[in-house]
Amino acid sequence: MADTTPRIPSRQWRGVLTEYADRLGITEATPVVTLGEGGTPLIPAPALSARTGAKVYVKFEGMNPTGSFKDRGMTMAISKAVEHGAKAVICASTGNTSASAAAYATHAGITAAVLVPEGKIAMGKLSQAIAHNAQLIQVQGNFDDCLDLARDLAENYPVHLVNSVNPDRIAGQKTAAYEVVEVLQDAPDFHLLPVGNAGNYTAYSRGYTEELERGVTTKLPRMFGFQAEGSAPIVLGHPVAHPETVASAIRIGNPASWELALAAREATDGYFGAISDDDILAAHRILSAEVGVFVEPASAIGVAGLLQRSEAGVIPAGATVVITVTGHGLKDPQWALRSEDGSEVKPTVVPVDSAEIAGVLGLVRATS
Ligand code: AN7
Repeated sequence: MADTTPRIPSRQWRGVLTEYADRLGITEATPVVTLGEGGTPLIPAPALSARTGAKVYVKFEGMNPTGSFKDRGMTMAISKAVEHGAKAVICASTGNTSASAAAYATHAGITAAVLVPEGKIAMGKLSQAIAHNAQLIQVQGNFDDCLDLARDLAENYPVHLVNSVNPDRIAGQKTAAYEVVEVLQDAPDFHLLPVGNAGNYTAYSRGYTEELERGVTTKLPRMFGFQAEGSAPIVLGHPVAHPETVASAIRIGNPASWELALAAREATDGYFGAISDDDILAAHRILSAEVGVFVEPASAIGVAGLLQRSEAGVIPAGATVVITVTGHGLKDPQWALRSEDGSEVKPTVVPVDSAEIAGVLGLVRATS
């Protein structure tokens, strides 16, 4: 039969498995399942630099194919699953993992079952999982219940687990640290990011550690991870039975990578902090209205963390800071329509009349 696989011009970013094949141990034996993930922009954020005196960049992971960083790990996990002959994968999710698993599984021609907490994932993510043909099951419990169930099912039935307890996920996700180092030509002084299961915190720490061992960086960044106040098991030092936060992506009470994350904090002189929902939403507003980067609420927590740590005097002037903003704002857009006092933002309505619009905009007619 004729080979109908379209070829990709060499100048297009080819996805993390091909771009970093040698570093991920990818050989001819692995059927690469990719949607072109990775290669996301590291965006200077002058508005955040002005507020803190640091050199601040945001790594915009919402630019991945399904709109979150999960795609870096999912290309690896699904490729390896297919390599091992899996016909079905399963995951628990607060939303983004399910969207990503659904897209990569369907691209590979296998099925994805996703377990999500009923009524607790953002509409965009639910839509993605359904659009990509996942078998979506809403569980009458929280994320932690879903993960217990997914592990149980993967152990006892012929389905392959693609949560971040699968080491292939972490391996794929560490490529984001490679990209940061490539752009900055060294590691930053600080790296800030949201923490749910702490898989991504673990992955970045690994990526940076490898770069140091290869001799392409001079240091490890101090890794600062942030959890929502109502959902902060690592900060509290014990699981949270009923986690609550507006940041539904990180509404996780018993992180899967807890021990790994504590080791990474130790190794990087890192920190875990808690942020209130109000501060998360304020940071969300700053990212949208001052930086021009639209994220989902959970993804703004690193910015709130920067402002908190800067205020505490922990971030020296001139320090290089990278904040990973993990997921796109279009997944959960409703928050943009809430003003600071909690009221709904209502756009002005006008008749078809330019003078009226000029009045609303405060424009004064030019005199010629
Ligand atoms: C936008 O999709 O756990 O600390 O099931 O969606 O590696 O868990 C999502 C997590 C941060 C936390 N930001 O990352 C899931 C899920 C966003 C996220 C996190 C998630 P980890």
